[in-house]
Amino acid sequence: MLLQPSIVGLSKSHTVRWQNLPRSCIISQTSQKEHKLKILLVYPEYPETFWSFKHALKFIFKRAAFPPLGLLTVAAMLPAHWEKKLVDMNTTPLSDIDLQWADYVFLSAMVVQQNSAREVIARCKKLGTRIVAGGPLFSPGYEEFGFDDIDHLIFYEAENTLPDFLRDLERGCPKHIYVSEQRPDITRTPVPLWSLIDKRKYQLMSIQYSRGCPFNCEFCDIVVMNGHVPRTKSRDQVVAELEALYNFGWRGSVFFVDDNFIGNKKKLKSEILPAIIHWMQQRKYPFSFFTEVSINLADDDELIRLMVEAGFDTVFVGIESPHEKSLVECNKLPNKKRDMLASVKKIQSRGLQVQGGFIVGFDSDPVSIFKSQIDFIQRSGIVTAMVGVLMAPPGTKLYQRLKREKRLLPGGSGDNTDGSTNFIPKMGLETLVKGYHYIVSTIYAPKHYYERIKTFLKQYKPKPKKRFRISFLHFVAWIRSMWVLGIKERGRKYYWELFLWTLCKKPKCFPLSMTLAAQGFHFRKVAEKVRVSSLKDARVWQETKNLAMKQQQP
Ligand code: B12
Ligand code: SF4
Repeated sequence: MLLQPSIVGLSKSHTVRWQNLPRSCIISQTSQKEHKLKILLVYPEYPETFWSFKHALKFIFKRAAFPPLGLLTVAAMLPAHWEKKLVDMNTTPLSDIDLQWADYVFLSAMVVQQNSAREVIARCKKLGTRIVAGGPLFSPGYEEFGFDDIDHLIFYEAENTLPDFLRDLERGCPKHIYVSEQRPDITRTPVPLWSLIDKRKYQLMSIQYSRGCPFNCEFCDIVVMNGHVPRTKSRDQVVAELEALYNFGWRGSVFFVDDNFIGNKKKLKSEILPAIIHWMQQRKYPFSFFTEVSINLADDDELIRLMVEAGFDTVFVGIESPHEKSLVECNKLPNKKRDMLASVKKIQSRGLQVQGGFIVGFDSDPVSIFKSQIDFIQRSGIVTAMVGVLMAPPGTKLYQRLKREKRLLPGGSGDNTDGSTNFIPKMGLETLVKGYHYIVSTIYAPKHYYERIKTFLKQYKPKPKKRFRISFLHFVAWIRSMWVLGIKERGRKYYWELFLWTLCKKPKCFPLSMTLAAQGFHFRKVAEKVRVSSLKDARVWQETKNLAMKQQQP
């Protein structure tokens, strides 16, 4: 049997490479505490998607919207004396020099990043750098991606499993797969290692207070990953994380990336929000916050008030569908039997902008759904309306049902807004694709989009004391967007209408109005891509469908 070198010997200069060695375990005689490993954390490139904001970021000279919080958190869990570098390929090219420098590449990815992740893996293989992978793409159910090429897989949350991997690594016997049955207590999660990124390249920063959601929607993979019982960080942790971002020099917008921020309302109201309010007052409001919530936020006046007081200005809500039967079908509990339009308007009128997620393709959707979605979106004043085609991610209840019904199709791009799906919809693929095109080409078109900004601003009542800060960046973005939206683009007439209307009727909201206008440019570009690619794909889909049908025949 070959002797495996201890992790101390895992330097690139060593002639014995780990990949030549069997995975058997020989206890290392030297402790990792005495030596350091070089770790390169890599976040692959994602394509243009709804949330990438790639086209809008150009106005403000930013490379990406958000930093990879999962990797920054994992980095903070590694031994402090190890050398660490992070390459977010959305902001910085990945060089072979970095790959050769590293003893291990720690890779994180969503399904939508799979092509870029594959390239990174191939480059590591070529250069002989070992890979440790985690995050949504590297989860049970995505085996077809080719997990065998990856040296070590850490499924789900790293808090429980990474220590096992590190312990085995120290002993010289790291396994291929690490998985834990238990969900970790996140009160032990460390503050992300912010020093690894260049904050100037990002538009926003993120922070996490809780994981999990009490609801159980049929299509949702978040509850598969993070469970139904919201797990929360402590008040001191939240304050320490805010302080860390502040000391890192960040000022501006911060996204609480929780699955459902209001999953545990009691703790939020009694401990967390009062602590954030206190901290924000002391620090003179350096941040504004946004997060994801369920629509039942509208039922709790006190909670809305505290959130606004704490500096929240935007919430993303999964509206999904204005069609009651579709909500019943997917078990969207908080939305059922509710006047959703009234709920949205109430939240807006209390000082929170509402962004919304919408889905088409439910079995219960009538053909009129496309028109009713457009009507709802326009009337609600939800400017940032993410409309997606229903998808069945592996592990979800929807996936299991469709499997039983033999309606699953191979593949799945991981982008819910590219007009594709991985199952055979009841209404037929072509009807769904055409209907989807109809929605996205309508709601992001200048006329409808700018009209929606007005509808929103009419009912939006921001916190009275709060002022929008006009930074130099805002100013530059405004000039650039004026050139593109007000001179070059075809819908410029509507842009100028909005411009003048906001100045006259809602002057305090002018920066917000112009920011939303710039984001619309990105949404139109993404929608154009959907139109072109999906129309082309419609034929391919038909062939895929025929193939799937054939495979299902006994
Ligand atoms: C914040 C967020 C975003 C942000 C920022 C993304 C970014 N740069 O990180 C934005 C808004 C940009 C975004 C965009 C998208 N997102 Co998103 N997003 C999230 C969200 C809400 C939180 C992610 C997060 O920061 N979590 C906090 C950190 C601490 O947790 P974590 O990343 O899961 O990391 C932990 C473990 O996974 C693990 N881990 C992670 N990586 C690694 C690596 C190693 C080596 C190890 C050991 C462990 C490990 O350890 C960590 C600590 O426990 C998740 C939902 C969720 N609950 O995860 C969706 C989610 C990741 N997004 C999703 C999707 C689909 C998208 C979009 C495609 C949507 C769209 N159509 O535009 C785009 C694609 C990306 C893009 N930019 O274009 C899906 C991914 C599904 C999948 N299976 O791939 C998720 C799961 C939501 C969902 N179910 O729909 N997203
Ligand atoms: S409310 Fe949102 S996060 Fe919660 S289960 Fe439903 S889709 Fe998932």
